[in-house]
Amino acid sequence: MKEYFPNIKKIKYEGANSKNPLAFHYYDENKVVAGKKMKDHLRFAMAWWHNLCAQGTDMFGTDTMDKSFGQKIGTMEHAKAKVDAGFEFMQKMGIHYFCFHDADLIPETNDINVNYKRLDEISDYILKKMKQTGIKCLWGTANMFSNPKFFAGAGSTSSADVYAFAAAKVKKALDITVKLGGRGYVFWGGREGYEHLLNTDMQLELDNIARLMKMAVKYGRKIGFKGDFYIEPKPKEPMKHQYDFDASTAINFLRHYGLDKDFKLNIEANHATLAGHTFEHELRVSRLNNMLGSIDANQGDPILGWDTDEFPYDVYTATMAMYEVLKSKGLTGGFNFDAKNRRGSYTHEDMFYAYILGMDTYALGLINADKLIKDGRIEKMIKEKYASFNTGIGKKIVSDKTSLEELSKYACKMKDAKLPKSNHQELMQSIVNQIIHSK
Ligand code: XUL
Ligand code: CO
Repeated sequence: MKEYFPNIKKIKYEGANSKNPLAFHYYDENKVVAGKKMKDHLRFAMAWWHNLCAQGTDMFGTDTMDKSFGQKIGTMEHAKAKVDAGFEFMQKMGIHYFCFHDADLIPETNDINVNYKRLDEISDYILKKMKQTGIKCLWGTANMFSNPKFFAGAGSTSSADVYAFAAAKVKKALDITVKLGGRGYVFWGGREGYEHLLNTDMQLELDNIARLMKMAVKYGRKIGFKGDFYIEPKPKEPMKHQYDFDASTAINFLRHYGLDKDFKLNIEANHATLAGHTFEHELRVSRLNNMLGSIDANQGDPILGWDTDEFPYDVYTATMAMYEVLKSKGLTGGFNFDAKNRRGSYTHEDMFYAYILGMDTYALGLINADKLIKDGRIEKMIKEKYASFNTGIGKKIVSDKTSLEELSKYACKMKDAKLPKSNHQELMQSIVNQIIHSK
């Protein structure tokens, strides 16, 4: 069997003091944190598209990386070499899951019948590898944004024929996801949005997206898919305005169309910041609505401001994210590194450095979030902040036992109210720093 990364051995945990760049410094997969092994909390996944397909092209320049894996790109031999290289990569990294778009697995042609056959062939090949290695599928999805026919959307397209092609792609991507035992199925509506309201029938577009999702649920359940469907919110890019703007918008959409029993959200860090939120805000909104399903682990760059899909290195944000995950009692999905090497980090070794960075960052996030919860000071301060609702008129308010008339009488009797308790924001930030940096 050909080795694609001959210079790299299995990446092992060596601890924080190791200077070995090809070792984990914090991610120790069998270490128990908050009652579970790290690998069970974190369920890391490799994103097929960024890791095995993307070669560094950006808006201004062409490839810097070589992902040919010894084959001619655009052939089924190359598709199979990507499977071999991908499984070798995951085994060496100790990554137990992967995520894919249909178009990542095969070179697509203009005939959907050929694409279907190719997907059958490649999924047989992947399944064999999965059985040999124990590696599993986290989620699958259909790419309904790259092909020019989807310029006006997939579920939201103005063409009924294109809509049928979108549906046909979803059907096959679901078939393959179920065949590979995927835990989830993602809808990311990259082109489900509009460039201008003047030429848009928003009502029809929203209704048709929901129709596509309803058909997917019906078909998925029929063929035995027991996992979660996910919407992955993103406010813009490539469209100016995307319908799945953020967690709140997506939850409202799912409830409005009665899809909330079958769907949860796949929250991506860089999409959260594009929407003008923090990552932890989007996770909190999802958690409170019982909708936190899976995470696309990456991060953006505030200076650039677009969807840069960087590997996560911000430990503070990872800590806040893992706090939400622990409070949510885990995810039904996992942590997919929807992240790519920078264009200038073009060697095969860089692929490993990037995943080590991401996995170590989330391991630190997990360790810190557990410490934060066990320390208890932050939660105690929050309880104290809202203590006025535990007794007297406050208790009446939260038990729905009062009225505008009674509250008005109460206020008139007091004449004026004192300021609420201090928010102590700086004190809390200082406590978090102390907890994060204490041994
Ligand atoms: C694009 C993005 C997608 C989805 C899957 O911003 O995040 O790769 O994760 O289609
Ligand atoms: Co994503």
